[in-house]
Amino acid sequence: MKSGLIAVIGRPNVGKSTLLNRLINEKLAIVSPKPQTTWQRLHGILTTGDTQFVFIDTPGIETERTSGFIASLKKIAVSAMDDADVAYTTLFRSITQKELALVRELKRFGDKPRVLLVNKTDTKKDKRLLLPVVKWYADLAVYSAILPASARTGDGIDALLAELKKHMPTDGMLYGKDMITDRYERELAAELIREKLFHFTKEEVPYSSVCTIDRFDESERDRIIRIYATVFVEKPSQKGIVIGASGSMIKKIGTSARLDIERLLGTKVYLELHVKVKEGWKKDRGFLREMGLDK
Ligand SMILES: Nc1nc2c(ncn2[C@@H]2O[C@H](COP(=O)(O)OP(=O)(O)OP(=O)(O)O)[C@@H](O)[C@H]2O)c(=O)[nH]1
Ligand SMILES: [Mg+2]
Repeated sequence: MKSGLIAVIGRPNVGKSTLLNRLINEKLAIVSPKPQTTWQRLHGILTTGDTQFVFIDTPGIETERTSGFIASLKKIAVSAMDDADVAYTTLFRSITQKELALVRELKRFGDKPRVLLVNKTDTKKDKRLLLPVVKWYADLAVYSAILPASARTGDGIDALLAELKKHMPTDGMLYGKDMITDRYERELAAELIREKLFHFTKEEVPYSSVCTIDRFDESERDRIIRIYATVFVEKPSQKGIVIGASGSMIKKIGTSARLDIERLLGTKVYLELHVKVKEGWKKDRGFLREMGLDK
């Protein structure tokens, strides 16, 4: 057996989490059309044949100078680059100054193999449009391979695995062969609730909301798992938005999260959500650490 850690690195919204889910064939990482959805590291483990790939999903990297919360997210992504023994799968779909800045950052992490995935090829009807993008990156001589793919349709994923396989450095396995993630079920459930805030609320609300599981009761696991969770927001007005008129919004969030959690855990779920205001939580380092959002 060979195995290795592969950091999935890239600008916000390029499809890193979608790619991880596609590779593992399970919805582990949360996904949304809004940038900066992912806030934490999550390992997705794929054991196939004689290889164990350990993919690390990471927050999207903002390359401009950042501070506060966004800077913490960047630290989390950088720690994954540091730890990855093998390849950075970086996803780009177009060429901008920001992408160039990210390439410069990647180079700082020594000469580990880097694989570039040009994602979302399904959105480009004319495949010839990809050629200049691939050529531009090839000319930078930063990547050992550049592969087009679509995390959404699965196109190009086999070629990506074949390329990454060449770079797996470790003899033996990093995780048990039946494991698919390093995260506890309760952590995945909290993230799925947060995903719904990204889907159903607007503007600053999803960026001001964080979720904790207060109780995860699996004493009747065969029949039902009971989950009690709290969504913390920063302001009373946001609490009003998350609850909605006569509780309509929190109901929508709860139902949608429950269905995803049931699918993931393979059993019925009872989900109870509470909303609380915790002013300034984004600046409270103790709280951020507790949430795994600061190192
Ligand atoms: N058409 C198309 N859309 C995709 C593809 N991959 C991801 N998306 C969409 O792009 C958006 C962002 O996807 P995510 O997986 O959340 O992106 P991310 O890179 O993890 O984003 P952050 O966590 O915010 O950094 C979502 O709306 C996805 O459905 C793809 O291959 N094709
Ligand atoms: Mg993500």
